[in-house]
Amino acid sequence: YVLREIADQPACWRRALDLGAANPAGLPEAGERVAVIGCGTSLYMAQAYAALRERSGQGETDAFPASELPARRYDRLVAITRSGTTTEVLRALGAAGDVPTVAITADPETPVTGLAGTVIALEFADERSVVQTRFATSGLALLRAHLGEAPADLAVQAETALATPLPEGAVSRRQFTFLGGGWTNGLAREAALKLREAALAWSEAYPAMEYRHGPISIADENSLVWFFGGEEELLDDVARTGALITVTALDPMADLIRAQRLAVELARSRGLDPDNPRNLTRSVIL
Ligand code: F1P
Repeated sequence: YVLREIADQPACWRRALDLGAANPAGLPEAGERVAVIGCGTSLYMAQAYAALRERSGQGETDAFPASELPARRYDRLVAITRSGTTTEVLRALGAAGDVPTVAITADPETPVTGLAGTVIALEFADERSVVQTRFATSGLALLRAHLGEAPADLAVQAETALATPLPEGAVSRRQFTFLGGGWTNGLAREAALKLREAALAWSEAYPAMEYRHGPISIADENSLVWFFGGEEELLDDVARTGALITVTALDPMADLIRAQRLAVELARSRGLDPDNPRNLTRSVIL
């Protein structure tokens, strides 16, 4: 399933972008202090959104794992959950009191609907797969459009990302590092998670400038270092390690599609079924 869901992203993004631009009820208004929560992939999308919203000047925005939401007060709580059933997300919404809450989900027929003040349903982006791809990116596309931070040709760039070959020699690497800066840190973390989930790969993610402060010591000619951003001051250092380097010319979210494709390719090359990842379930319920 996962390959089909990856390939569906241009169509899903078009719908999500339209929805976001139409200013659906429940999303943050400019000036509000906002907390955004999720788990796993949904957390990484929350982190990307939070950094983008702050950068766009629309208000202080903090992202947290749903299990780590602090007691401090926010003007609004945004929850991202594909399944609508993840325990930590439901607990946080249940504890929100009089704070307005909104959930972005693929399945509104789930407990999240009873707990969130407003639900934005992206049923068209729901997935059969355990490993999330199109729901996550569609949710972020919606939020980017709502912020006015989505390039007009984003869906076309997704098509380009599907058609662009993967970096030559990538699949034969032993270690994979994804680097970002600002909002692309969330994308780097998500790319690293895709490789772990689908291909049981040794993958890591860092803010690009942090990579120099220790983690670069593991890089060698068996490594792939993939930049979602932050490469300007780092390329020479990374080149000296002998690692294979990938720098995107695409929108970073479109480039995430290439990392999703790499995860599937890598799983196949290792004899793994990306539709049946080890130790994972489609949603985590305690
Ligand atoms: C998120 C999650 C992911 C995990 C896997 C299954 O759940 O648990 O963290 O990577 O893809 O889903 P959800 O709250 O978005 O449904």
